[in-house]
Amino acid sequence: MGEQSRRLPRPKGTPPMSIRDHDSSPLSSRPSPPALRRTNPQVGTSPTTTHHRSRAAGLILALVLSGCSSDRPPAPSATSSSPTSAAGDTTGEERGSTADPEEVATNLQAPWSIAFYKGTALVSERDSARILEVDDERPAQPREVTTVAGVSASGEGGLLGLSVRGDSLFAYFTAESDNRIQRFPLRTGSDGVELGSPETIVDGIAKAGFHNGGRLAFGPDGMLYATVGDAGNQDSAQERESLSGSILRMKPDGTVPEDNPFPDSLVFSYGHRNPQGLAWDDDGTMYASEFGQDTWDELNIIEPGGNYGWPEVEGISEDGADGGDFIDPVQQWRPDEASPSGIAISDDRLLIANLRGQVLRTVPLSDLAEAEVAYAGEFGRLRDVVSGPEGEIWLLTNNTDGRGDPAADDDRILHIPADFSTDD
Ligand SMILES: [Ca+2]
Repeated sequence: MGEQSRRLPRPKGTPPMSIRDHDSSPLSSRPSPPALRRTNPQVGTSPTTTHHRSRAAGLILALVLSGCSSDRPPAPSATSSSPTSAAGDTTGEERGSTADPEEVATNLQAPWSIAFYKGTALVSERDSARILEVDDERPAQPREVTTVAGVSASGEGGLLGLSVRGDSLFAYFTAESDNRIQRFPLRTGSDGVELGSPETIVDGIAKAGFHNGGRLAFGPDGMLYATVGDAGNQDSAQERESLSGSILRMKPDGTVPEDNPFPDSLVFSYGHRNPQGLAWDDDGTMYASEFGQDTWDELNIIEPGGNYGWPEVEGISEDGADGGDFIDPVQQWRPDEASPSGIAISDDRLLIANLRGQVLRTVPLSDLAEAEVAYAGEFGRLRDVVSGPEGEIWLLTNNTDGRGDPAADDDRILHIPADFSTDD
């Protein structure tokens, strides 16, 4: 809705301080440095080490010299591109996939998030504020469970993340004056899932046309986590007393857990620009994806109380620039190749849904420096990826959000097998 109007090229010489709606379409006219548009992921060796810039710069140079030029946007059904390598390693990305996707929902409007209640998939639509129940026997006919009252959709704001715990549904949405989190009782009625009256558990989160964050997920500790964007106020990300530019951790009733890193604060980590993906591995390590501005999108390992640098640093810190105050991403990508929203973990792989990049990216948990891609360009923009109740992977496309090029049945939910391949 009206998002294209903000997709303006930045005049030469303008410092990168403007709010940019980063997850825009690859059809965007926004210029990017041609020599750097087709780069491999950049890597940080640990979340607490900050001196990787020279290595990253060397890797970029190696790629430029090896003729790794842009070929974006990827053609539909792209089959392969030669894995590129730097310094003889295998950090190249491979394209192609062997698994046939299965459509389980079609004709969704700007869908944003998937959550499961007793095996039933619930899907949020950002602009309509509807929550839909998906019946994979009837892909064209998702059932409307409810329209969430009080949603004020505009730009990137609207009904965003959903999460289910027990018999409660949690929803993060943009209201008239703020972003807020509500809790709804859930039950299974004669026609399907039913929602009871909501209770607002957190409100007063700054809203804006962009950078609303919005992902909700329960951690292995039973706490509810929420990603919150900077809402266009960059400096707020460094203000610990502000909820903006943070990842929040709360009890299911919205109160502050006694063991949060800062007393009487929901802030679990800060210095974020617009994080939209959350996942935990079996060891309890917490991961988050984050939209950068013009330079680097990030994959971070989240530590309690951690400062992730925005707006002082975007991506991996320059040598010595931060005095070691900021936690670097473990991997970073150019925004036009990535723009990562939802993430999930399946079979020891981290899966990342990418909007502008239009790929499902995989990162092996055994080596966070690696990455491969699957389904390049095949489904368009991807907003969310979820590991379903039976281990299958659910992909949520996002071509109707005002920045995509929707196909006839878009947007869609697709099933792919957990063992989908990124190999040719
Ligand atoms: Ca960062």
